[in-house]
Amino acid sequence: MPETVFLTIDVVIRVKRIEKMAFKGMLKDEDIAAALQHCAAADSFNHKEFFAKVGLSGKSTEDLKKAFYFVDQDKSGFIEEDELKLFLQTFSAGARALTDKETKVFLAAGDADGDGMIGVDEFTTLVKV
Ligand SMILES: [Ca+2]
Repeated sequence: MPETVFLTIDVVIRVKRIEKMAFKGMLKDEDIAAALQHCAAADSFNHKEFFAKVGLSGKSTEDLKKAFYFVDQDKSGFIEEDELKLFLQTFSAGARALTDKETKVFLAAGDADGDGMIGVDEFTTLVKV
């Protein structure tokens, strides 16, 4: 099969996963909309403000672990840089990708052990602190 076919299949699978609207039931639609609106402009994303506005900051560790696995789209157990870049799209499929600068700042804030990825404990700590 030509490589383009595999690429197309990969994109379709990714879009379907995102379309599940993972956070429905955990977060309020209006909070998600307000949090996304707040960082709609490129380079305006601030993870602390976002977690607070979207309503994740006050969630239990159990809920935050669920949230982690929504963002960890390939279920590798880590949020890698490419998944972090698409972080906002796990809240709403139409949201923008983070800029490279935002992604790097976000990763640096969460990556306590410096392995270049965010693990589940690093994620829950990042949201709560
Ligand atoms: Ca991953």
